Amino acid sequence: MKVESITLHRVGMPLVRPFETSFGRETARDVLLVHLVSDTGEGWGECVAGSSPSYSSEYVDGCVQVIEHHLAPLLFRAADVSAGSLAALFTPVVGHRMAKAALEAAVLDAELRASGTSFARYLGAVRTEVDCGVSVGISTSIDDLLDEVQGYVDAGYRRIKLKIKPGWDLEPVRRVRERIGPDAALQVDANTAYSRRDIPHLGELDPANLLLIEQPFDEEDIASHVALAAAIETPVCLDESIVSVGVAIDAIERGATSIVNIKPGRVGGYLPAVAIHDACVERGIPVWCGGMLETGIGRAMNVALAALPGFTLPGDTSASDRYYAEDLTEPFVLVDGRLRVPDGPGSGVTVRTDLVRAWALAAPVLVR
Ligand code: OSB
Ligand code: MG
Repeated sequence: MKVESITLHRVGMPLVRPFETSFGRETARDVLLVHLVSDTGEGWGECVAGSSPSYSSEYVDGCVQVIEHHLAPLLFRAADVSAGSLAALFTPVVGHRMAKAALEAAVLDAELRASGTSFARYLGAVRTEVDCGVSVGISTSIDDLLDEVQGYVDAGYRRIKLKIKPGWDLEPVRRVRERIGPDAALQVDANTAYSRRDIPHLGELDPANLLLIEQPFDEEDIASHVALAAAIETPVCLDESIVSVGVAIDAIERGATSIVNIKPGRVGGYLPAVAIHDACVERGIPVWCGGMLETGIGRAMNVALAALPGFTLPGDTSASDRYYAEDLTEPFVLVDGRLRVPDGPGSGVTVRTDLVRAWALAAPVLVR
């Protein structure tokens, strides 16, 4: 396709409840959307970057800059753009995977809509619905946490993930385990809040019989994750560290991670995400689909990815109402703890452009 224009929309999405992690508390999401127009049709992509560089070095304002001044010009200069050609096309720009992923999503959406193919079929999905988990933020009290978790259990979620940090770990985990019972799927995510000297402390989570502990240490610190995995029974799962297929293979081979969280935005797009999935399947490593509080646009694509064969654990692919009272697309609704995989062309969902306009945080930026 020939890319004709790219419009960047900033949309403010209020959260149904604040979401707190070890790196901060959010009450609304500042979403960057990419609307791409080409000679063969249109596509939308969602950028997962947060408003501040606290989960990763990328953040929304930076993504706008790098798309407008560095990545979009590469697309306009190319005679023929396809999703498969983007990795090569984007090589002049180092890093900035979340920005690249947002453009890749828009290119893919346009390409697949034009050919009448769904994301699910194109990526290699083998399921028509996916098992869903939910990520539960750090709460104001253990009683509030137990109420929130109970609500998700009642809604049918098939796995609970608790955010933890030093001072909010052993006791909340113990109490939630006691509440949901010994067989319920439970895991924790530290978002890099611990350091190597906390290994004995993290070992005290073993009696909770968790599915996994996600990313306790720094993104660059593979070695401490290797040491942790050797010291405790709970499986270690990397999120922030896994930025490419090469890092994924290295971390697996070193014994740092026995389960991998795949987030397309973090790794530069859906095609790199599939490459990581394939590398994990080859090595017998289970994967699951992470989330970044996506609106229906990113959620639709994630649900399609989560339908690939290696995604054997429930993902953070929650229903739309986990975060948003009203979504930017038709809502994703939990049925028996699962979401249906969209099967229409492209992402399979329709963007509510009236809401994109109504909830705009800034004037759209047209790049051409
Ligand atoms: O570490 O998985 C994470 C949200 C923002 C940044 C990082 C993470 C998360 C989540 C929420 O855990 C996942 C979701 O429900 O979208
Ligand atoms: Mg995580």
